[in-house]
Amino acid sequence: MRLFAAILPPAPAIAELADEVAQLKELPGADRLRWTGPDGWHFTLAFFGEVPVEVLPELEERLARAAHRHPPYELRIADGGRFDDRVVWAGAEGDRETMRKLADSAEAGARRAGVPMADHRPYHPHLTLARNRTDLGLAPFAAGLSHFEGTPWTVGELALVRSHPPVAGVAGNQPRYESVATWPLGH
Ligand code: 2AM
Repeated sequence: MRLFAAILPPAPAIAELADEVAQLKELPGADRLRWTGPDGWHFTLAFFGEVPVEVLPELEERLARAAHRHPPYELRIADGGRFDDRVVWAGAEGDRETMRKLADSAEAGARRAGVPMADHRPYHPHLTLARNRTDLGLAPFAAGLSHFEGTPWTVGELALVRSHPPVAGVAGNQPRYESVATWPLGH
């Protein structure tokens, strides 16, 4: 099954961002982008890809330990940007240092559980809002997000999330995300 570790923002933070995204969707060309839905919004900590079911118990144990090693921390959804002209994303501010360490621990734990992880790359927290397969420039969307500052919350848990792929051939269909397990930070 396709799995990743993530931080799931609470409903009020999602609602604030949804208001902001509603404005972005008024910009010229917005209807050419494939927008992700608020239901699935998350900050990925570590991406595991296809994980054999027999690896799951050890992966869960390692993630529980990773969560316990780091304290709850403050985060807000803020700012945003684009990856080339392919992705529009919202950023994160607050205790990014703890978030990065938590991401590193989740990655290391998965590696020890036997999940073949890609080479370690610098962690760049982002919440994907839209994907672009057209020649539309995304600068106005990134600029539109640059003043956004959501209300902070205390991140209290790490989630293991399963991604169910979109149904082939259905235009605009998105992957569906299912939270498989969560572990409290710090306890
Ligand atoms: P994205 O939002 O930047 O696409 C579920 O697919 C989550 O895992 C998404 O947040 C996605 O990041 C991330 N993801 C998918 N494939 C990935 C990969 N190869 N490396 C890192 N993250 C990935």
